[in-house]
Amino acid sequence: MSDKKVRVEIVEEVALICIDNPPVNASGLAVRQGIVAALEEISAAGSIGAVGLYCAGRTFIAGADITEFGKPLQEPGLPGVCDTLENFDTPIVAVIHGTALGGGLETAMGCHARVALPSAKVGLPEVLLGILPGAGGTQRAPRLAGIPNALDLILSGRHVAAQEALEMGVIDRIMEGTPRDVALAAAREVVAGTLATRRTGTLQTAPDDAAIATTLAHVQQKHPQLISPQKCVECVAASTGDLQEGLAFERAAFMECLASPQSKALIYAFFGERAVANIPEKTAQARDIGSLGVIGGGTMGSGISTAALMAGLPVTLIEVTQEALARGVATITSNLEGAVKRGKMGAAARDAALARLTASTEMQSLSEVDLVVEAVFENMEIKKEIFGKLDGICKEGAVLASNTSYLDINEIAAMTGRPQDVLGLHFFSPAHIMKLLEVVAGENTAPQVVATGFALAKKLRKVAVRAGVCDGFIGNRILGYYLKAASYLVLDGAHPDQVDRALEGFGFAMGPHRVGDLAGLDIGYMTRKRLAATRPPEERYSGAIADQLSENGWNGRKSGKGYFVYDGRETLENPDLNAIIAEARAKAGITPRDFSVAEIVERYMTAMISEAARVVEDGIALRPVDVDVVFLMGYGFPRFRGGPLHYADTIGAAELVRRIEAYAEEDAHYWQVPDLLRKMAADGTTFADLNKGK
Ligand code: TC6
Repeated sequence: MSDKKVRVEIVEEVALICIDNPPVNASGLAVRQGIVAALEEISAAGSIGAVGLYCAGRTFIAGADITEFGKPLQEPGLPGVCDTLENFDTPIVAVIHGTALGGGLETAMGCHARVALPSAKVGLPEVLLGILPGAGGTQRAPRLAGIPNALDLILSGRHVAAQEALEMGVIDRIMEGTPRDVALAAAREVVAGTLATRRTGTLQTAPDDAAIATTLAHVQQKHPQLISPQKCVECVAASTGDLQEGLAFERAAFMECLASPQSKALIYAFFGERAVANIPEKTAQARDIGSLGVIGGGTMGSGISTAALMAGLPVTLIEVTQEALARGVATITSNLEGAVKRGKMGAAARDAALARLTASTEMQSLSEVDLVVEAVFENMEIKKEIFGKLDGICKEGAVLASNTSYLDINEIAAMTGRPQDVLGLHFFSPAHIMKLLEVVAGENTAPQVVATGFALAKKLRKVAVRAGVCDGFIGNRILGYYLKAASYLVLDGAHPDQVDRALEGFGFAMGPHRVGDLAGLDIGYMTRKRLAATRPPEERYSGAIADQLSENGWNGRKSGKGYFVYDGRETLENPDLNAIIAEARAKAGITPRDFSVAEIVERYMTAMISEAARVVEDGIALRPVDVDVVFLMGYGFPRFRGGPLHYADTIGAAELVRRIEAYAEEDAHYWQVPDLLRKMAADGTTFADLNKGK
């Protein structure tokens, strides 16, 4: 077999172009050059009636080669290749299998007809990378599918199944067979005149000013900070006129998006989610996980069970009483019902998932499971007792995991005679929806067991990030630190609502006080009590206001009142909050002062970055990107800012050191410059450099 990335095969009166660029046939330079060369070869061959263009491997072209973004463009560019395909004299039919995404679908739309295998999907996900379909996609999609469908495709970035794509007009036919066989058959149909072809660019987009205006208003309201969604709408609006003018407009908008920090952050996030799989244990053989045991039927245990059942695993759920067990089963049933409602599974799949669930009050029922996740109350003594019991019950080689969010895995593992089989699997709530899993490796955890944690995450369609042992691992350790910064801001004069709005303006979906109310203020209260004995005397206490709220029974949303008051869907001011704040300030002898929005964001982000730097420095996170992925996927960090340490690089280590030193004049215990940051400021290293192992 030739090692060319694009091959031509002539079969009687038709030519086949095969693109073969593993793993996902991204249209990098060699593919683009190959397509142009293939067309020249076909022209030179003469007497070809039609061309079938298809891909080898698991998918049609999954997009432009994202690794080329940011480097100087090497001709031919993808827009030019799409134009060349469209202007080619002989009709070309694209045959889609797997996923035709971004530049892949744009290439197909540059062809004269599109056929898809029944399982194929198409999409224009560029907006998720902060860019737009810049190879004619914003001009050709509306010509084929109309403005409303094009806006849907381009702004959602969703993967659309073949049948829906056919109904939209994006593809022309669904055919069964291998990509090559379908390409041959489709090209022969083109020659026979039974499959119609046309140049997409010659079609006219029907104007739809109402759809454009509504969508523009919607994106401006929903994503006020994002550049690319608005540009996408403007480009689609420009598709009603001359093709060349529309393409030029699209090009300029694409270049503007590509140059923005937002697209750099979003592309970094895309690769980051994959880079975190690169762990020291990646060559270790993961153990086979064919069944799961879950101890605890509360919110976490039920969520974890739901995730495993949805992934096809049998689950044995353990609770202490029949009542608690029944509550757990009811939560799982309702979670699955929700998944059906959200279109994640059908009714038959739901029934099959429930049939895989065994509920028991006997720990002994876990004797044959491959992996146990303990998800009981966050109490070290209870956890230790459970692991002691598991050691006596579970079969040899079973993986024993704790879903603790803070506690010491080594101490838990020491309760067993098999610490090599013990690890932390920190799920995020709701565990059947949140895609993040912190895999916590203890000092004795075997490499195969860490690898098994990663393999389980993959099975559950989650992104695993490796973390070391410390209080709170990566995410909650950093969270615990910067929430203090938010509390200090309020003690010193800011209002919780002002802090939240400032951070929501930065891009967080919710500010820390609204999140606290949602999660339940009792969680933080209990953590503060747990850590009270270890708090250094020189630490300024940050919990006075939150403590008072909890002590009044105001634990947030679930009690109808916390930092805010909750009335149905409405969030209102808590009329008692100002008095509680005033009392806490008076007790601490604080004269409140004003904070600007910029200062709130600066202090909060500097706190987050400094603890994140320490987490990297301590080896709790393998690299800065691991911290970033945890925050993007588990803590609502605005994706268009790439994560705390990607964002930190936009500020620079020297400026961060300067800020921390200035704040330290007020509170030298809380604000300390991490050694890593000081070193980076001195030698000019960035977190991006550390990600590259520099
Ligand atoms: C665009 O097209 C713009 C056009 C306008 C131009 C003017 N480039 O995700 P996986 C790598 S923008 C380079 O694990 P899956 C990926 O990093 C693009 N590399 O596989 C990974 O590498 P690793 C629009 C890419 O089966 C490997 O391939 N398109 C690209 O779970 C396997 O990937 C998109 O946004 C790429 N485009 O999912 C689609 N894509 O093994 C992005 C993947 O070294 N891609 N890689 O870690 C996807 O959504 C998924 O990869 C998938 C396959 C659904 C295609």
